[in-house]
Parts: sequence; structure tokens; C-alpha cells
Amino acid sequence: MTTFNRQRRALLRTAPLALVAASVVGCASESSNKAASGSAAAAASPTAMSGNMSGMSMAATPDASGSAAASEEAAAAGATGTTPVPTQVLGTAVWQGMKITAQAMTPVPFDIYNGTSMQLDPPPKNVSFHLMVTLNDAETNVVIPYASVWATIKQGSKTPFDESLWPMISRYMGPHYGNDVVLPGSGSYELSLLISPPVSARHVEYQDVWLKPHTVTSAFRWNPPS
Ligand SMILES: [Cu+2]
Repeated sequence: MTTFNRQRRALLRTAPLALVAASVVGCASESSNKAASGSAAAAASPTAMSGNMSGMSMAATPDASGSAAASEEAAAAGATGTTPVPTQVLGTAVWQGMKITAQAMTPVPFDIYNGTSMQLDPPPKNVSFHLMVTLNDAETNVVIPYASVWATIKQGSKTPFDESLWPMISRYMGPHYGNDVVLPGSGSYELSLLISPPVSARHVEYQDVWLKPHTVTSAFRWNPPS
């Protein structure tokens, strides 16, 4: 299991609400999403951040056991014709009592409902996996919704993935943040997750935590299933 490096933001984010809005109205299947979403998304761009990395980074364990729910989710997605991807943990971190878990599983088509209409978002060509980020209370394991997550995957100077994750629900995973990811091939990658605070009313035990966006990074290795 991989431990994310913790990366403190040097730049204060000011628009978590706008980021939520951008992720809802944007087309997450397009890599131009971030640029097309205007200043709100640009303000939330991980590339706008600078910060000091600290902590240890360990190689990802591709076969680290994911949750049983993720396996159920993957099984439910098995009829899509894409190559099954064993559910694997790409990285974990804890931020002020919030457990952050990034997993890869079988690519899935998903429906995006904007309040009026439903639009199917099929897995893109040459899709590698469905990236799922779950946020849980580290003590009670209760799911934490209403946050937003931007994921960036780099390999050297290249950035094959840099998009917001959809706030997403499923029968097996519950609320999570997800998108389908295309990587150029097997190799070592670095995953950064920009977690913007849950924008919601909070019971008072959460009044002093998750008040600013926070970035965690983790190295992982991707081997496409054969
Ligand atoms: Cu999902």
C-alpha cells in the first residue's frame, strides 16, 4: 500500500464552490475540460500550485487488495466489453482525519445526470482503468461526500491525465469521485489528488478540519492487464 506524500499548498484556493460547479457542468471526458471551464477551474488547477513535498513515497503495490465493494463494482461493470482490471490501490493518505484512497478498477461507462437530462459517458478509446477516489472518516469509515477532487497523473515531463473527477454514486461504492483514465502504457506514474473541502453544512465535529484544498501525491506502477 502506498502512502501519499503530503503536499502543503502555498497558494490559497478561494473557489471550492466554483470548482464543484465546474465539475458538474464540464465535460470530464475531454482533456480540455479544465481550460474550457474558465477561471474557476483554472484557479483550481493543480498546475497553479506550488508547495513543498514531504514524507515518504513508496512504490505502489499493484495487487494490494481493494475493498470488496470495488470488486463488486468491477464485476457489475464486467459486461461492458472492456478488459477487466483487477481492483488495485494506487495510494492512500490521511488528511486531518479524512482517509483518502485512490483505486483503479475495470473501466465503466457512467451516466451523467445534470438535473434535467442523462448523458452516457462511455469509456474512452484505449481506456486503462476507472479511477475511483473515496473519502472516508478515518475513525468511523463513514463516507465523506460534497468535496471535489482533481486528479493529475504525470510520467516524467508528460501529463497523460489532468481532469476533475465526477462526484459519483454507485450501488457498491456509495459516493465517490471518479473518471475513466487513459494512460499511454505500462510504467511508473505519479498521481496527485487535489482535494477541495466538502462544501456543505457540517456537524460540529468537523468544524475545524478540511478548510482549505489539500494535495496528496503518490507514485504507482501501471501494468495493463493482458
Ligand atoms: Cu466511479
